[in-house]
Amino acid sequence: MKNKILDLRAYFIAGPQDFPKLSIDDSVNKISVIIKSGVTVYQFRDKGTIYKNKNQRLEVAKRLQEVAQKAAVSFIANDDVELARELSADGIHVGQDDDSVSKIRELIGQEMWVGLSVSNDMELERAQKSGADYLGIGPIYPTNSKSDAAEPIGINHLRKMLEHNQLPTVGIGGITQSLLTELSETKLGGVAVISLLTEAENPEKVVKIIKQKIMQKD
Ligand code: TZP
Ligand code: MG
Repeated sequence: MKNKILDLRAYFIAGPQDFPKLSIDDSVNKISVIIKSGVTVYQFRDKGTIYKNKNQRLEVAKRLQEVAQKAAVSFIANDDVELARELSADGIHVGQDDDSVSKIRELIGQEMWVGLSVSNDMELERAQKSGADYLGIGPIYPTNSKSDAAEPIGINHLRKMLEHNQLPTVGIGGITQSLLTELSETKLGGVAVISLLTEAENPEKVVKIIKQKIMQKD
């Protein structure tokens, strides 16, 4: 919620579809462990296909929100206004193909954060006045976690984009531990990751490293 500080440093994104070998229950347990490992934001990502029905999806989202609340981790719903409202999520994250931020804002009011994905200069420019509370810029590097990801931006172009940006921003896409140093030298306020944490043997250790490298901005 907006009366809390939005700490973007270690922004974890996942849903059961990001653990294709596990049952839904086992993946919820895995995600819960990662939520409790020190991340600052958790985004419930849902690519739609794995739930028996809407109710099961809502139940999974609720369980994960509870874990996030207990761990004082902000809970963001991806794309789905109805779900965000039903859960009174801390925020909602949308892409360029979803409703505009102003339309989303009409539906959810002023209390929830709205995050917006941008992947090029024009989207970044438009985003400045969109009413979004924070941005996700990416993919910065090639990623296997999103099948329809745009062309990677690369670190040099990211630096240029950040010169024209006034909003709190996370970088996303293909972020590995060894890339954290170059990312920490940019104006990013945090990194948003799927596989760096879903595939980590020791997520707590990885989150510690992220937080050591990425200082909170603004
Ligand atoms: N949006 C842009 S890239 C991406 C999303 C959701 C996937 C990020 O996953 P990973 O595993 O951190 O590259
Ligand atoms: Mg979307």
